[in-house]
Amino acid sequence: MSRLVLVLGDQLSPGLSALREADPDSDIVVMAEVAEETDYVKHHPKKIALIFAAMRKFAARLRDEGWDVRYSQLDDTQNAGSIVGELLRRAEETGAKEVLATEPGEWRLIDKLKHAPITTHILPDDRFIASHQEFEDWAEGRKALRMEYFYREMRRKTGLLMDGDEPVEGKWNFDHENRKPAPGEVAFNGPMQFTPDETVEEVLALVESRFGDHFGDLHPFWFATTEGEARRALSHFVSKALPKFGDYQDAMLAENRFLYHAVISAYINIGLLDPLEVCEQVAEAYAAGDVPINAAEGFVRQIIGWREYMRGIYFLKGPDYVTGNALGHERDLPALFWGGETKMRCLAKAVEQTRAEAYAHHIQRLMVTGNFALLAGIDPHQVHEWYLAVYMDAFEWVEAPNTIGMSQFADGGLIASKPYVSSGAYINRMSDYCKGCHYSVSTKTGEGACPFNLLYWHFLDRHRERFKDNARMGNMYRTWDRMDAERRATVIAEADAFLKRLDAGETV
Ligand code: FAD
Ligand code: DLZ
Ligand code: SF4
Repeated sequence: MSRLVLVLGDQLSPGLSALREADPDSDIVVMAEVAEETDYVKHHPKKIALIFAAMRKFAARLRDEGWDVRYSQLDDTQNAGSIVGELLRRAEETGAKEVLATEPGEWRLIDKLKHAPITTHILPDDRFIASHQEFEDWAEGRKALRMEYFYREMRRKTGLLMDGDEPVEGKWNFDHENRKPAPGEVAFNGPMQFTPDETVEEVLALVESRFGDHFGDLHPFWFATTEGEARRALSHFVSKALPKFGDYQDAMLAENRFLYHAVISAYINIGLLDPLEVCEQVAEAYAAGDVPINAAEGFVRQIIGWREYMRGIYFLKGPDYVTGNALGHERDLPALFWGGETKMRCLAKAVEQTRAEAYAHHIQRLMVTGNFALLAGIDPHQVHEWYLAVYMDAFEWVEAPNTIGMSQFADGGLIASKPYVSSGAYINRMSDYCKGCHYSVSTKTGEGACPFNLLYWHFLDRHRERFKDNARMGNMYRTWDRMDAERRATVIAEADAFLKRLDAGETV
């Protein structure tokens, strides 16, 4: 009796557990473009196009390898509109009575599969370095779940950048070398780009007609849509940009959207690249003397450290994690996040490139859009849904801990030991945004004062009870308390006035 083998849009890996478990001679692969997945948030058109194009090409590859693949395109008249609906339709069509699935990366879909009216075997998604059990064991009994200690476990487990039991060059973490401000010139022309072929063009036409009203530019579309292309994009990054990745990891430039970043997160997340293989390639470049340790270690840490850790938290904490709102923030997400006019150049530029590329790098997400949302007290669930919609690499298992936890402190400090907030000074140090901004970053109050300068103190002041005893925030409160009372009152009044204008929909 044949079984159905479900392959989701972010499970495009030849070694997927469900495919390994199945028999190509008798089992049937089901892949489906469905409205339920395109509509749970209004995904950026480039994200939908990437997923559909990569799905169609992966289906063709599986067919070439001898699999019977039942693939539903979004506009097929028979399309049931949901993953479970499609499984049931294919079960009826083929007589299959069971489904093999690899665990989805979102509680919503796990729940749907668990309750599907057909026997469904959910296998672990082992395209990660740590299993759920390993993460639970690591977390068990710890007061604080700090990424750094988990990361060291992962270094030991993989042997990446290790010299026996010790880290190469004697240190686990070279982050203090990785905070250089924006360079005058960037000697990297950005990620490798690919010309759309016939399959991609067909998908682009479909996405244009169905999702043209979603936030984001569909064209130009240049992303890799196969494993082979994604590998070429990775090699291009490793040889051309990785040596400087560490140095400028936190820098931001208004007219350079990628600096020395890899722009491979979407490829890894949908299964075109294997995270361990990516790190091995980086470690080899280091061993060959082509890449300094601060770059190699910084990069490997993002993947076997942060990426794995985020997944661990998402599955450890369960479905309610995304509803966290520890700071009680209730403000609606302002229109400027959807491209509404703003005089704040840093935000305008970050949103503009998000619209154009479905991409912004980590510091733009954390210290520009995320920082602003946190300082302004925006409802973290709306912030979460925004990040889930607008970025190419956004899948809940990785997006939610980054947004709810790291960026918005909405989990009460499980991930971040202190909130990632800053005044305009940090943005000015790390970027060229402030030059040419309507506001003046050096002005603290009054005409033209940078809103980050006002909101920063407003945030600290309104959350004093929660943060006053946080050892890492003592300096901030001491600085605030040293200001005379009149000045403090002015800052708070001007921040309140700013927030009022924001709420009224005025251009800020
Ligand atoms: P690089 O800067 O070149 O880093 C290399 C790789 O490391 C990335 O490709 C990615 O796989 C991994 N990585 C780096 N930082 C993280 C991190 N914090 N968590 C997980 N992996 C990381 N990343 C996603 O993959 N999906 C998301 O939905 C997502 N949402 C985010 C939301 C917020 C609010 C923040 C602050 C960060 C988010 N990140 C997310 C993490 C990070 O911003 C992206 O992984 C990174 O910008 C991707 O670009 P890159 O490939 O050029 O990465
Ligand atoms: C994100 C996405 C989109 C837009 N569309 C599809 C789709 O049509 N079919 C599919 O199988 N998967 C899609 N995905 C990815 C899923 O939403 C993803 O598998 C879950 O969110 C779990 O990570
Ligand atoms: Fe952003 Fe303030 Fe700098 Fe303007 S002055 S770019 S608002 S940090």
